[in-house]
Amino acid sequence: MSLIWINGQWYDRDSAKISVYDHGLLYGDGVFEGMRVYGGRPFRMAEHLDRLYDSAKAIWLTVPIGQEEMGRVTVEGVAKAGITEGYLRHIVTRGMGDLGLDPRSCPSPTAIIIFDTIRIWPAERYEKGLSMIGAATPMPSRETLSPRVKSLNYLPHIMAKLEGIQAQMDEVLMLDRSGYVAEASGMNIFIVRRGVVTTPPAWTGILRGVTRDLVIDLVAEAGLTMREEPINRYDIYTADEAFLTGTAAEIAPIRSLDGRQVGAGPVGPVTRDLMNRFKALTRQ
Ligand code: PXG
Repeated sequence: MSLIWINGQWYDRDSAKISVYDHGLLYGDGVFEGMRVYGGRPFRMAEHLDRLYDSAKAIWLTVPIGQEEMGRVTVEGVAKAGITEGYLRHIVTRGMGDLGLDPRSCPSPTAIIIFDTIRIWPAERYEKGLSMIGAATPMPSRETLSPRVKSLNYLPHIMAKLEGIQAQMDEVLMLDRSGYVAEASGMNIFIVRRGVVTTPPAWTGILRGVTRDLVIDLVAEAGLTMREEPINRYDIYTADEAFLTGTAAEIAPIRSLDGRQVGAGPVGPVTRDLMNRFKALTRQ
């Protein structure tokens, strides 16, 4: 069952509405988060809320309620909706205003939490791996709007995703404007070669995923070497294993990129081990 909270009021899926004058809709002026619920508990809630409030701060937006209260409402909603395994979407927009992009016409931000579920790939993809191609659409540059901000402007990622759909691929790889590997359409990327795990550093212009940070810790726990270094497509073509991480995707193996098989194809031993470690964390 889905449940929606908007500025202090509870709604069901059909009755939850916001104004067409909301600047989140008119201009993409807002930020969001995606969080999982495992065993009735929001997973890594503090990290997600930290990022939500940081994203808001970066775009000069004041979240109408404090972070602690947001946490309380989140926990309350999960119980109220009876969710044991689910997905939550927190959204904060500039709020309702006039036409014209001046945010001063928006006196009060809109805060929304959607309590629902998500599934992006069938279970067999987690065994067989994902097919990917490089997208022609590059990551938005850091100088425009930091990709660290999880904003309501996802069009570049959606354009990239559409390129992948046109090519009948499961996912797409986005490069930054220097040609370095950035991320997939809504996931971070890792490669494994000879026991060394590498992922692009957060400062090169990617969204710093909560799952990414957690997997970095799991790699250390597994006794492998972890490096945060820029990578090229070549490094993926020649990797032993590669995988994506994200709240929705969790850990998902990559079987091919641009027609080249990655490693042995289906999920490899390091990826499988990290998937098991991740699963154990969500079952605590
Ligand atoms: N990069 C981008 C651009 C993202 O939006 C991630 C990486 C992974 O971050 P976390 O913190 O989740 O590990 C995200 C977040 C979807 C979907 O439908 C995915 C995200 C957000 C919204 C929708 O696949 N991923």
